[in-house]
Amino acid sequence: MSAIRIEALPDERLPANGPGAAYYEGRKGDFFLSEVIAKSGGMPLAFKDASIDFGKIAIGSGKSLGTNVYDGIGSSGWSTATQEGKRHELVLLLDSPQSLQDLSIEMVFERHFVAALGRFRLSVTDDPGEVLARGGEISDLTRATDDGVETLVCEPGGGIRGRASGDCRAEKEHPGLSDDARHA
Ligand SMILES: [Ca+2]
Repeated sequence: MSAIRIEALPDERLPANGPGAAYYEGRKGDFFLSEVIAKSGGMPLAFKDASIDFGKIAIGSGKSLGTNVYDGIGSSGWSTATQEGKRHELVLLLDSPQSLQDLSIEMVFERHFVAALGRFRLSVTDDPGEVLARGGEISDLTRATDDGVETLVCEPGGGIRGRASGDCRAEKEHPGLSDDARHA
């Protein structure tokens, strides 16, 4: 595994069609991803770079950068404010290739109000190149390997508060996104 992609996906069940769950404070449908903590076999994975296809923060003067999600600072993060109802992505490059074994990914959404992603998809690749986020196109990540791309899709669910929760399922896709995923 050389990179992890997090897609923020719209959904009509979310405020302003998502992708975030913010509703009573802040911008409706917004999210604020503060930190991503990935572990393999219980060991934390280091990132060397990150890219996004879009970033804008609704509240405060901070910049919405991909690298904000691994700087250890809760008040910095990635958000796609003003793009409610649209899909966007963040791609994290690992410092060095890692085994997929026992991969765990924790996402922290640190605001004083609900700011979790309401629907998202996680993908990984073993592409040795510099995999970058791309807006609205099939990413390099989906080419992946002959074994396809392992993705985890999370649907809006109850009890979202601070951290994403809901109905998550693992999917195995063959290279190239399915129609459903492409239009998501
Ligand atoms: Ca941060």
